[in-house]
Amino acid sequence: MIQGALFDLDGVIADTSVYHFQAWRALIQTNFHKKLPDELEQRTKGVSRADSLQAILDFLQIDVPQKQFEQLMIEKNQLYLQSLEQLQPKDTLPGIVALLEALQAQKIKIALASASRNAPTILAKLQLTDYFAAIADPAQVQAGKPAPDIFLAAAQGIAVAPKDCIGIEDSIAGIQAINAAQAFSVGVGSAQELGAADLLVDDTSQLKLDIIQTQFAK
Ligand code: B16
Ligand code: MG
Repeated sequence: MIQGALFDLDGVIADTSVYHFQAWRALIQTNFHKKLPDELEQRTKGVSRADSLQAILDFLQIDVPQKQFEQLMIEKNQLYLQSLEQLQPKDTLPGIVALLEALQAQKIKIALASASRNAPTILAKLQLTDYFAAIADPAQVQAGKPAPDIFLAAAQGIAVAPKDCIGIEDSIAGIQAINAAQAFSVGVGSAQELGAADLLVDDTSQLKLDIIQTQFAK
């Protein structure tokens, strides 16, 4: 029986992953006059701010001193925060509030396992904070996704064994992290990218608790 639900945020609860990549694109355009290809978006999904920047710079074969690296991260976050200004409860992705309600009705504990340091701000803007019994702090875990740490921390936050939890993710790194934590992975996206998920849906409107429970019990 499912006892805990561990949610990713960007790309699962809200479509903020789009804003992340827009911010990276604008940053790189301004600072290096280069256009990032679409393929880099998936590689930066679920991955920490520093790891995302490193992946982008590696792709562009650009080396920067540590001080500039930190300045670029600050600049990216400023751009990202600007795009969050307009975020409202109606921007919660389809089916998410219904799923949170269904989980709560069945007394399944809910935790957040996002790599984003902006996650508490986003949950507050969407007026969803009260559903979450725990929010794992990405600054406190040793390794980011695809390591299991943030999902283990989220499960610990609600005092449920990871094997009794589902984890919901839209990124390759995130599905790998859930699987490594030995929780049941639910992917939102394409089989091409998230084929390693225990259960896959096309979009968040298909995240139905009864279907997830049936698959979890198998
Ligand atoms: P921040 P998630 C992740 O959130 C994003 O998918 C990823 O693109 C971003 O780099 C990371 O958070 C860090 O975000 O810069 O706001 O700390 O998908 O794990 O909810
Ligand atoms: Mg995500």
